[in-house]
Amino acid sequence: MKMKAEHYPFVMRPLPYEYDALSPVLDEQTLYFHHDKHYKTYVDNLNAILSNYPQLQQLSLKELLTGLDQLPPQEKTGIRNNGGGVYNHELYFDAMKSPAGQDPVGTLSEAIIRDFGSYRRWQELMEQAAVSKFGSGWAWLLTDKEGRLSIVQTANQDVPDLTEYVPIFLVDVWEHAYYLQYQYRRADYVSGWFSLINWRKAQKRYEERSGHTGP
Ligand code: MN3
Repeated sequence: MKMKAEHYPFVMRPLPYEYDALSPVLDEQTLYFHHDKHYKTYVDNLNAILSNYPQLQQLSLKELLTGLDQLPPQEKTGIRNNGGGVYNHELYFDAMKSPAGQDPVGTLSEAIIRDFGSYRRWQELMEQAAVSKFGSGWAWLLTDKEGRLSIVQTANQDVPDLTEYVPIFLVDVWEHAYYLQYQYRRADYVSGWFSLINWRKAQKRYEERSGHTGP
């Protein structure tokens, strides 16, 4: 059953695990600042903008982000950055779990092999996309409505085209995601992130791609 899509005022979602659950890949302090400070700021900023626009307050995050051209021009950048910040972080946190060796499952696992040749090759490409992203941004695994997979990068807090693609998961390569713990070693953070992927939830997103409304 689908819940009604959330709209203004957006509420910071709690982490679906403890702050130390992703250790040692992500330590408690890194996760705490990332979730309770960085992500929360995007939620607060988005709500502050929308508080002035009653006509936008019934729109879901996805509707806001896929309709940027219809927004008041002076708010477009703010909603793109902060709405994207909310969308991206909610999926990022939700798509992880404690690093307890889990493999891709089900039809998603089959699609990875079909579309990338092997799991190992997929991992290399995903890692490249994350490590090579210049500046701040994200690397994503997406599916189209037919279930074909692709890896893309986005800059800043931009989202991919959510009318065409459904995000399966993504990795945050802003420095705030890893710098406290890894400093300049982005590649080490990314390589650890693979062990945090919640493949059961990823498979669920993959199965639900055609009726998807948000992260
Ligand atoms: Mn972040």
